[in-house]
Amino acid sequence: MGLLTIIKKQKQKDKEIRVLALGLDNAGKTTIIKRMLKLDVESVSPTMGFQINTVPYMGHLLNIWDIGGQTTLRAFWGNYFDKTEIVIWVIDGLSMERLNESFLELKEKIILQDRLVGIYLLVAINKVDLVPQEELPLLKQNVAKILKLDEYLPDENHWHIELVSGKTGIGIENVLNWIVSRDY
Ligand SMILES: Nc1nc2c(ncn2[C@@H]2O[C@H](COP(=O)(O)OP(=O)(O)O)[C@@H](O)[C@H]2O)c(=O)[nH]1
Ligand SMILES: [Mg+2]
Repeated sequence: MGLLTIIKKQKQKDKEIRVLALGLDNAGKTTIIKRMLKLDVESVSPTMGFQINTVPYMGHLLNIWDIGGQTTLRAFWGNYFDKTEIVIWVIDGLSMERLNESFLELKEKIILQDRLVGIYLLVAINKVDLVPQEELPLLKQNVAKILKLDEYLPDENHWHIELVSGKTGIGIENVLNWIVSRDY
């Protein structure tokens, strides 16, 4: 193989971004990924184990690992962090009674285990298609307050919160843009 080919191959490889989609069961991880893949979002079933999806975006290839969020599967989340560059933490924006459970899982299984060292975190508040427009700013503020990200992750460049809908596609482009515009 010539040097140029090697350099080219390396460059292509560099454009691959490994993403982990995590969060509680039913938050909408699989729906969001299907939306990114421009697939039918009406036919999702609960994710057993995990599934890997490749999403091409702006010259990058996002290898997105869709990991089941059921209680029994959460103990295995730690196995997937190797080489991960982005974690998308999906929250069900309609299910505020589970927000504390989501915070505890994020804190105990991920932040306090130092899993996020060197990894960017994108929090996606999903299902905003069913949240009245005027409640959206408050929803975002509440999530930010409960997750305490500014306390746990002082480097503001390393995390971001986005309001999204896997169902309708709201905010999905913003998520993808944020991911591909990080420094790797
Ligand atoms: N209204 C609405 N429902 C959604 C949205 N995203 C997912 N859902 C629904 O929420 C349920 C769980 O979605 P799923 O993608 O399987 O969640 P997962 O367990 O996190 O992978 C399904 O019934 C979806 O149709 C959304 O943006 N808006
Ligand atoms: Mg799923």
